[in-house]
Amino acid sequence: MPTCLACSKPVIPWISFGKMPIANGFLTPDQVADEPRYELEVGRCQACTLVQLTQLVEREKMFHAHYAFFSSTSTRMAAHFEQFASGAKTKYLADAADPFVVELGSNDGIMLRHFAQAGIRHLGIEPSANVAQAARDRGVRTTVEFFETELARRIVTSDGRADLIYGANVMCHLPYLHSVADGIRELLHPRGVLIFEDPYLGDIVEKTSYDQIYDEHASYFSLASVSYIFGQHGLEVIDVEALATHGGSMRYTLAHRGARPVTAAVQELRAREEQLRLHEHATFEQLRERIYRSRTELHALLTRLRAEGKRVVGYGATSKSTTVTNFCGLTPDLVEFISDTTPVKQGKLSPGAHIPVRPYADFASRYPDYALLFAWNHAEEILAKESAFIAAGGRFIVYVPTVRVMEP
Ligand code: DWN
Repeated sequence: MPTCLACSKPVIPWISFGKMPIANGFLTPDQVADEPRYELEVGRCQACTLVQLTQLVEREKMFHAHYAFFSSTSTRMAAHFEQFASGAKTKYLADAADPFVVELGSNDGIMLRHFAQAGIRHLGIEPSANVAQAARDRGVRTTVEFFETELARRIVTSDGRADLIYGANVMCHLPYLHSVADGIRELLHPRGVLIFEDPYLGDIVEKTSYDQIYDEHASYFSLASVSYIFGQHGLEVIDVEALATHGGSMRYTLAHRGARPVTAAVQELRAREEQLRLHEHATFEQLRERIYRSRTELHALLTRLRAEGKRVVGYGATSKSTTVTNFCGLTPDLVEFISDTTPVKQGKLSPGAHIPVRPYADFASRYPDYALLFAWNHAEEILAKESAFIAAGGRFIVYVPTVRVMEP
């Protein structure tokens, strides 16, 4: 029986996706024969409620010098981080004489550049050397490492304590939760705040967004599990904010226990989690049934369209799409190619399903009949710029919350 990342008690598995490739392991044809696969299974701790992967892929196999995801591929996300940086400066740094900001998993510097440009002391911690280099190229001070207690101590010695520690879509990637939480406790200034945002378990349940489940996402957080984990390290959740990003995220603000007042939003979310029955195993059994149904429906839709001679192209070679293509059995005869704007993904094959990934120009120069929106979390941004595709009769297919062809 696997044991919990947060409390070491037994974890009850509730869904297995079978053997999956590395979600961001885009590969060349000569690498196909040696492509590694790992069991992707999710469980729930009955003691502390943390929903988590039961088997983990070594972190160096996922985050390295050829990491495929660059945060700056979305203009809406760039605006989201600019807004965050500007708000945080006013709300949390105004009183600090010489503020210091640390970001965990700073990727290509999409957020931290705003602090760099303002001349504010900062440090990005990013284990993937290529995206870290992109951050350095835009003037963001970055160290290529994994964040753990030992690094936190080194930073305290070199730079002092942090007034703001931030992480966007990174905490759920860190299975060594206690080392991280302990490091944050040591690094955080007595009046400082830790703010992090991750895909929210409540949204995954409500929207059946099962494609958030892949090797990089070790944990699927709720307020209950976050409070439990960080509470063990003297930190408490003082505020929460639901975000639309990445298909439904939660931003948690934490401080040293007793250092700052707790907002009413925290109690409201606690009540919402009761209503959503996030603490009940039956909720996840029902989710599993919806996931199976979604798989059947998506495969059937694509098979029918193919039989009708329609062309279907994937839009966005997301990490999430690796779960969908492999779990639903989407092969290149159903999805001709996947269009993606990220240069390092182009010309490669998608992990496991081996669907070719091609530049956006291949999509725009010869529109398919249907675009399977793997980047559904960026739907607003993508739909706004694809009016010509729609006008030409093209249609988007989505599978979150349910499988459907979107009406124009
Ligand atoms: O947690 C994670 C999230 C935040 O980012 C990581 N584990 C990895 C990554 O997950 P993802 O790959 O599912 O993220 P996105 O942001 O949904 O990926 C979007 C993909 O679509 C990128 O490869 C860029 C591409 N794209 C595109 O081709 N045209 C994106 C947009 C907005 C576009 O217009």
